Amino acid sequence: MLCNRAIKVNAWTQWGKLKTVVVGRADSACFQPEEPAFKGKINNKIIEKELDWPLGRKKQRVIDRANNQLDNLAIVLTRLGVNVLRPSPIDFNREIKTPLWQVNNMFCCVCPRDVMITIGNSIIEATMSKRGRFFEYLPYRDIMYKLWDADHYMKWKAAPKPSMNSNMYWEGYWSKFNSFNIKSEDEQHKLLHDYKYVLNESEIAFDAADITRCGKDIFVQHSMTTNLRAIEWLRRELDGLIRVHTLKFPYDREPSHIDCTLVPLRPPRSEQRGVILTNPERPLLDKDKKFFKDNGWELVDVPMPSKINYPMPTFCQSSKWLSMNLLSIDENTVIVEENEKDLHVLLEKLGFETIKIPFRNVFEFGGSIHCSTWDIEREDSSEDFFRTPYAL
Ligand code: ABU
Repeated sequence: MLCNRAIKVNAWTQWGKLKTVVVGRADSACFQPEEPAFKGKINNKIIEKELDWPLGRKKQRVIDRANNQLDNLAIVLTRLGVNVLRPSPIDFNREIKTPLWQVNNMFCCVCPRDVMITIGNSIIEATMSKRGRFFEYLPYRDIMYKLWDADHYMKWKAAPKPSMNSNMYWEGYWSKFNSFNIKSEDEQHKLLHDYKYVLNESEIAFDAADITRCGKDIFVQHSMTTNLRAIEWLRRELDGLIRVHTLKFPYDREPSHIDCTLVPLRPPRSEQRGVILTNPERPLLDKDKKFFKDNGWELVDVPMPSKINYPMPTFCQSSKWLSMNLLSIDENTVIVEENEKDLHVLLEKLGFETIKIPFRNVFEFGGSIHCSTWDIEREDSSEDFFRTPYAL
């Protein structure tokens, strides 16, 4: 599985030239089980009336269709000279039973991005925030041991596993959320600005996909899947190596994973401003906008998602903003979903070469192209792109 070339665990940015990457697999994928942190939503009014949220394994033909698109991504990356690794799926259709809770089945290993993150020469296994994903680090253990043997400088960090007991979650969250639209505008704004999500602060809990890397700085989204305690854990763990910043997106009612909200593409250089793609429905706070702009970054709103991809597939739990969930090969080249034509035009105007691939069949497995990958090695360093501090 590993190529002949020695692998060096090294990734500080989202855009350094990609050398080694993991691409997920859909084998044995199941529907995410309902639990305190997850309520399934069926994106089809007729089916929704007839069907409860399903349990157990997805249909084999649905798995095969997703695997075809994941395998195609792996081929495209290999042709670009990137070393591609694949996880070892386990039987996800097994009950998980701990002393404190149980769920009918697990999920899948389509989205390594949610579970694993490389920061410099460290790989961190996230705690995860949902019970059905508690053991999702297991399909990556073969890769971890191979990397461990291949690169003697690699550091392996596993964040403290939370209990996932009921008291980690805000019990009334879903009823609050479901009644959101019938509340007055004032009440809606108050709820949005309380930043009160289903995950509370009783234990450290995060998904790795809430983190984005920009050299010496990482930005972590406070969300449904990452709490403030976890951001503090990352800050202490990476102290001296990386500056850890918290980002909040108050207009996102259900934030989860930063890679459909804020996507850094290219850093500022003396002759040109850096580029970060932003989500027009999920603006940054003014103080954060200023911080990026003061440091030479241009914030560019992406266009509305393609009408071919949205409405989302019936069992997809991600937002329409999977449209911006792209993977950078280097500072000038990105892999983007084939139907997102308005985004292709924008990226090309900004000077990027776009490689278009079909990926819609993967959406219901938790994400798009960025979610389905985990970069192990990029040509980059802990360069400081944020010399101007936050304005007080
Ligand atoms: N896993 C990425 C989903 C993010 C979103 O739904 O916006």
